[in-house]
Amino acid sequence: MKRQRVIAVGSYPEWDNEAMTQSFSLTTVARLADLADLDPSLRHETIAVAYKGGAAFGAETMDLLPALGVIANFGVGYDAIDVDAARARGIRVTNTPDVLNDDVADTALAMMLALCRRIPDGDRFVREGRWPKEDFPLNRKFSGGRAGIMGLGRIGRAIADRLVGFSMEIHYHSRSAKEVPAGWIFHATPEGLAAEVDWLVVALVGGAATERYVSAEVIACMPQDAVLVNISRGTTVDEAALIEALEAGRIGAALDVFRNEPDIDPRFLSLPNVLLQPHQGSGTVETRRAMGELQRANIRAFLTGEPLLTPVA
Ligand code: 8YV
Repeated sequence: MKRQRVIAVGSYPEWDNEAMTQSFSLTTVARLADLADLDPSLRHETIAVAYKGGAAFGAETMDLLPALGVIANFGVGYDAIDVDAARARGIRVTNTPDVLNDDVADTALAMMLALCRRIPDGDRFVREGRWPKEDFPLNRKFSGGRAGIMGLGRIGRAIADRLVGFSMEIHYHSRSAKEVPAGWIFHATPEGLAAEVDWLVVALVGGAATERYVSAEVIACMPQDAVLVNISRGTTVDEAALIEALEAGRIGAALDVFRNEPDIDPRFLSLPNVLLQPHQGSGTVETRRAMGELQRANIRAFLTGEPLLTPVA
């Protein structure tokens, strides 16, 4: 059988490139914008795109690929893809849910503990030879605090389950109350959640519906010294209001995601009350392998007329 044309957009590790080359007639481009420069005959025979990246994949780009049948996103969040435009063109969209829940939840916990117990500061303190001369400042207790999960989807739930192990009081906000263990507290509004917790952990999906969902008003409701943790999308938070609250020393933050990442607002860099991470939530070898496998399995299913494994549209 003739192998079908697939374009891989983005930077993939060797194992994904090899696997895709074996399965498909593969063209690779670094960025979506590079599609326009491809030979038109190649664009016209492209059935599937393996997409990895945050740039907006909209109608104009889809129209460069008239035979396109499926966009297989590398990642659970597919907010970069205009799903309505895809649907209007009969293009299916898939993502990679579930396989990354553990890693993203682990990253949230790691950031919370690192900020609370000042692990990066402690490491620097020892390396700089200050330990024999000075006392390392005391920090704050982590176990037993009040955690608020903004968006109790699969990842939010995995975070909450871990926090139970730290004897945390679990609060959450989502569109409606969910079936949760006894004692977990539902808040009907984001402001109501923010006001009651020491840790506000944002685990919302990205996209227009959650744009600045963690608004200036929500941030203003956070108690003094509470910490905002974001492992979802930078777009879910009013970043200007967040920076203002951080500069005032009112709250802290642990952030894996930002607006305009990787070119983040430089004001973050000089704030002592923030822990910064390079959007590495799902970044383990095991999980990235699993994400790549799921992405390819979706493409193969599409090409062979089987049901898609994890369709979003
Ligand atoms: C990225 C993510 O996919 O799954 C998501 O939505 O944000 C990440 O896992 C990853 O950074 C690769 O682009």
